Amino acid sequence: KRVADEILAGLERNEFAAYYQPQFDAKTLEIAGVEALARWRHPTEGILTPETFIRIAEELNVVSTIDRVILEQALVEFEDWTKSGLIVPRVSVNVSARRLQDEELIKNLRNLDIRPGTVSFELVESIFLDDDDEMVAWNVNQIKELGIDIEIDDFGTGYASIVSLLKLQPRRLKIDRQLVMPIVESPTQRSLVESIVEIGRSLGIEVVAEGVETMQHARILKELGCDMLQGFALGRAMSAAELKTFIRTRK
Ligand code: G
Ligand code: G
Ligand code: MN
Ligand code: NA
Repeated sequence: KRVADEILAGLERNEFAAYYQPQFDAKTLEIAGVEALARWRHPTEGILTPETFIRIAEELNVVSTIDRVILEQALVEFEDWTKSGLIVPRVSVNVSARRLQDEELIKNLRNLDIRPGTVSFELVESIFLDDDDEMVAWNVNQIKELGIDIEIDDFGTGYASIVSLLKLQPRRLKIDRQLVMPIVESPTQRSLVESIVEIGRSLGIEVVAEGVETMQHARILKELGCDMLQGFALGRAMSAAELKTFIRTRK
């Protein structure tokens, strides 16, 4: 298939780049971290988002390669932010199921210079469907040993049960934007988000809300006790250069 060949060629030509969407402390609105999001700088189509390539990349078995490229770029940028005196407490990257099952993952990570407490891995709930996967369990433990946070992405839409939260003990969970977006109109949805925040609080897990599209969302989420906010109202995904300007001009 054409797209498949193009993805492989794009990887060869280093056309995949990390963009960064900021996350904010719900109370102070200070930057609490950034999420690295893959973009394809396509030679003729412009900047492409993951919906155009992630599924095909999975079929081609190269999604782990994209994950690794994005992590390595994020580490380089993180160094640069630190040296430039910009405060970015942490960078989160998305980790596919394939990569989490990879027996080489930990060896790869040991070769990178990751400062403990600065990197977080976002895992989707469906990774934990098969909770007998020993490779995944071992990798998750080793990831934590390396000082990398584990974070549950898209919480509330998949299969993650309270039991899997207890087992996995992630540092953070991200409430899926499908659950966050309706809170302005719907008191029921508001209580649902409040309940998730309460679960997080009882288990010592930080709670991030995605899909914060308006300042009204931001205000409600703060009142509901959410720890961190991510969404278009506060900042979109941007290039590393744009992020630097964004941080410098925010004060
Ligand atoms: O960037 P955008 O918000 O459009 O991302 C869409 C989806 O693609 C998100 O669910 C995100 O988790 C996923 N995604 C973005 N970057 C990466 C990546 O580097 N690796 C993997 N596996 N998924 C990614
Ligand atoms: O969970 P995931 O990794 O898919 O989250 C990142 C995705 O969410 C990216 O596709 C990003 O562009 C998208 N996103 C970020 N903020 C918002 C928002 O406020 N509203 C909507 N609809 N999408 C958002
Ligand atoms: Mn994510
Ligand atoms: Na998400």
